[in-house]
Amino acid sequence: MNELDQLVTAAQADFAAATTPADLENAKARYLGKSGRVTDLLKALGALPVEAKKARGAEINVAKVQVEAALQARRDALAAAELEAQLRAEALDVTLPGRGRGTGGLHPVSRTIERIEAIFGSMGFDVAEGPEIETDWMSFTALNNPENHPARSMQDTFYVDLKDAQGRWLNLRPHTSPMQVRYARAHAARHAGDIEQGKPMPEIRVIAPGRTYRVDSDATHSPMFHQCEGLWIGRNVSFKDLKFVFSDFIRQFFETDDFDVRFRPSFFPFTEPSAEIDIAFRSGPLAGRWLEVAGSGQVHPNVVRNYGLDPETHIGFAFGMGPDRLAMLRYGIDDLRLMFDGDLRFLQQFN
Ligand code: 2NL
Repeated sequence: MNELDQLVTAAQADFAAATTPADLENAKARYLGKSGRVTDLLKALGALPVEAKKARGAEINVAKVQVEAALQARRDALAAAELEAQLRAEALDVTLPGRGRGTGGLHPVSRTIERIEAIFGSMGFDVAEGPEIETDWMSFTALNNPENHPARSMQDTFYVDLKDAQGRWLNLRPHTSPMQVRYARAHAARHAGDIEQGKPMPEIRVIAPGRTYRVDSDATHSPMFHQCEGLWIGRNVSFKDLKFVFSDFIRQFFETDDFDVRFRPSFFPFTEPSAEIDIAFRSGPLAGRWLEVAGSGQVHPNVVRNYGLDPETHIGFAFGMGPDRLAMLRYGIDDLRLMFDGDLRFLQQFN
């Protein structure tokens, strides 16, 4: 093998040994670089006579073309290997089954509130939702709560470190009644023209579900709980209407006719007279026990006045119940705290 063939063979071996593009460029420099072996041979041509220079130059050129071809072939091979590795690393198995989407679900209390809204909605009740941070007037004064009523104490109500326009601390609403007051006042204002002309105002029929707050925490009380109040104000809405509406609600909510309802005299500042509503199922797991499910009463004249209406002509009832408790009765849950712990093992049972 002559010297040029050896050079080409050596270059081919060097290029083959290069496993990265950087190695390959170093190997290239040893042959084709400024002081590479091929370049040195070409430089040496200058010392030869013209005829010899031609012949030797042609030979060297053949070798140079072979070295360049080997270099290009190795470059292509390395690029192909790199692409191959990348494709392998990024391979997708399109035949794998999908991971699916984690679908969320409704909390049992949300389900219960939706159920309450649907039932009262079918009886013509609107749904009112609004602020959880309230003024003192909305939470207490409008509802006929005296200045020294215990509900206004720091031990009973959460206050916010901000004052309203009257200079009183804002509170986290202890009931959803403020929303009914807001709704009734807006309704009265919208129909003030009718009322002035002695025309009857369309009835107020609304429920107000939502979060409410009390300073209270044990197995049966949570500092945040839910309430759903109802309000029906018309010309002549009476306790018998309340008894019918509420009984029909219970019938639809628990999907049974097999229960008794009783009204027990009670007291609330915002209603007079007032009553607790108890129910007792005649069959099923809760049969025979009186269960207190709501407070109620005829709306106090002072409260009707605070709606902006005349209590002589605008009469009706209100009631308040706890969706948390209703959800527990409906689903057979025995500890209120489960409802607000956020444990998925508990929550997933309802979806
Ligand atoms: C209870 C008691 C009750 C009301 C809530 C009410 C609202 C307005 C006017 C008059 Cl705007 N009353 N709400 C009335 C009676 C009872 O709730 O023990 N709830 C769980």
